[in-house]
Amino acid sequence: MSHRPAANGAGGRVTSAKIVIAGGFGVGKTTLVGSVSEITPLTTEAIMTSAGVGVDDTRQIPNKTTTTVAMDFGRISIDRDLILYLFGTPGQTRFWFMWDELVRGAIGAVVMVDTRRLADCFAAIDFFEHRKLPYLIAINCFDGQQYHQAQDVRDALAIQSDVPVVSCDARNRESTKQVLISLVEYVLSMRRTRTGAPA
Ligand SMILES: Nc1nc2c(ncn2[C@@H]2O[C@H](COP(=O)(O)OP(=O)(O)OP(=O)(O)O)[C@@H](O)[C@H]2O)c(=O)[nH]1
Ligand SMILES: [Mg+2]
Repeated sequence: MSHRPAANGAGGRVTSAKIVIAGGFGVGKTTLVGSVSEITPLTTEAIMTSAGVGVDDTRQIPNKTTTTVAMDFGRISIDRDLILYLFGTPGQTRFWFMWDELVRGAIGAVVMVDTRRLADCFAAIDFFEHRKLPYLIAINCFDGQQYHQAQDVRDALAIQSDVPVVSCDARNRESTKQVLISLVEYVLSMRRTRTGAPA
């Protein structure tokens, strides 16, 4: 997190923080960054090639023709004094070497999950647990359907009981904004617990 004086001269401070949007292939990371960003998002989409055949499961997303090859970038002001910078990861495993760079300096991560392909998010969860970076699980409700309850997803992923599990529609700005707010609240609560500071 970094702080600077508010531009309105009111004496308050503007805090900015970096958040990573991660998850398996085609789970909706680029869609989320695009729907919530207040600036035109930076994307690095490339036409999918034969390199993904037999590796990436496209059965549930037959219309997907491109994939992120480096990162997505967007920005959202949560309120007057908190700005989040969003960094979306590539989903194809052959681009995962990018992840180490993308998470540097981040306060937390959103791990997006498509419950029809639950196992695709295991690697992302391992990655953040290994680096002790706070994360939450965001179930992307494709077709507007939540096929499994949050508790069932939590059990299936075998994650700690304090890790938030929320659901969203990655295409909907208000829905994805709520996911980001949940993550910030979770990160702050963890920091308070660690330092013993009052709420
Ligand atoms: N129905 C529905 N389709 C979605 C939703 N989110 C994403 N999609 C579609 O699912 C496909 C994958 O979305 P992307 O946002 O490119 O996924 P990604 O996780 O960035 O993909 P990679 O970068 O290739 O890993 C696209 O065709 C989207 O239009 C959703 O909430 N509902
Ligand atoms: Mg993408």
